[in-house]
Amino acid sequence: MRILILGGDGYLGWPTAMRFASLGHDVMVIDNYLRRRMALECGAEALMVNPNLNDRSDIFRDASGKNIGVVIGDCADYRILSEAFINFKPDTVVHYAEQPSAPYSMMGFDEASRTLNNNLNSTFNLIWAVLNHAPECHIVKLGTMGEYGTPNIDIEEGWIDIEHKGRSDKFLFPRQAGSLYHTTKILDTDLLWFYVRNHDLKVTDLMQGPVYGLSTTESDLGVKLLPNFHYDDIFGTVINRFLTQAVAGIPLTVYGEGSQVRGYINIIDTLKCVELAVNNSVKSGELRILNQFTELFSVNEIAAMVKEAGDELGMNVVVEKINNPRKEKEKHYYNPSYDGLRNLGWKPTLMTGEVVKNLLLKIAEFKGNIDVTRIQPRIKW
Ligand code: USQ
Repeated sequence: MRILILGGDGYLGWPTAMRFASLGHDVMVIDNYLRRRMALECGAEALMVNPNLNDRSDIFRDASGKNIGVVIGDCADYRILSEAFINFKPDTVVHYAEQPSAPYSMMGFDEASRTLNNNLNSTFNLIWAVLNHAPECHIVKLGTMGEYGTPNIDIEEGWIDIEHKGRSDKFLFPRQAGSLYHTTKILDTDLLWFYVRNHDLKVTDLMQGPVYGLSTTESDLGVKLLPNFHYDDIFGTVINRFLTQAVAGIPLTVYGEGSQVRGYINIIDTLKCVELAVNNSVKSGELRILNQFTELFSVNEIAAMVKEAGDELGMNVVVEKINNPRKEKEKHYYNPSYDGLRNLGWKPTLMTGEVVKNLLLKIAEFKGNIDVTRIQPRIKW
């Protein structure tokens, strides 16, 4: 297959590109380094230095014999995306080209506006590039479990049947996000659903939970191929932050009571799930929504797992509850269904003590890079 990856420099985009290239697909990535620039502006750079995309592609070719085409450009610029479609003629597009941080989107007007414009325009341009240049192309879009929020009813996979005054119909499951970033993902889904209904696009929208981990089969080929791993307050997700805090000997930052529950997934499984979605396309005029996470944990449970594994490695991990910088429910019902990817054949990787210990040891190799001033939350909402 010819697979175009939007946002191919990111935490997930780059490992995805290497995976598909390893499997023998023709892969091209587009990225304008937006996340790198935002991280630099916020003083929140990744744990290890990641070479630029052209260099990463060369390093990967030397290590694996496989090629990844690179375009440095902005997916929010239609001309650039259009040209990539005309030149590359993709069968599948994997869309990661979004500002991914909830805290960043809540900083102020400029950051909110950048999040809204980047995320919506990249999705809108993708839709039009497909309509104009590759109408048979399957769009695999990364959404988020955060689109659903934490409702007091079971969360379905994307859709819900509603009976109202004796009549019934099927709708997108109600969405109510907790940050502007998560809200842009809701708007993406609405845009895609409109064009699926009206122009027969083929779309898979993957509702992913927070991802953790930094090793994949291909990134283990060399330290310069690692994903850009964030542990800071703006771009780091909670498990990666706790692992890094344990290694650095800093108390784990549990926000509020720590009883907030989310569905988490190892980066290894993100790649498996995206591969399953790509290999099992949908028909024209279909929007398939799949909930993509492995296990439900409260923040307290994650802290306890990291503490147990860290203590076994002699790290003497301390857990600390700090004021929650976010407006989110701490005690809430959470029961999302997640059968779709398992029905496609996904065998999940669980967060065992062994997995946590291996991650701690891997991060410990970069202990000298950890900047302890980037841990405490700076953004409040
Ligand atoms: N949390 C802590 N301590 C920390 C950091 C976070 O207790 O030091 C808590 C948060 O309050 C929240 C939970 O951990 O309740 C998850 O927070 P997170 O920062 O790991 O994840 P979130 O901001 O929700 O966003 C991340 C990714 C985003 C993705 C989303 C999936 O950055 O791109 O869409 O996870 S989900 O959360 O399911 O919406």
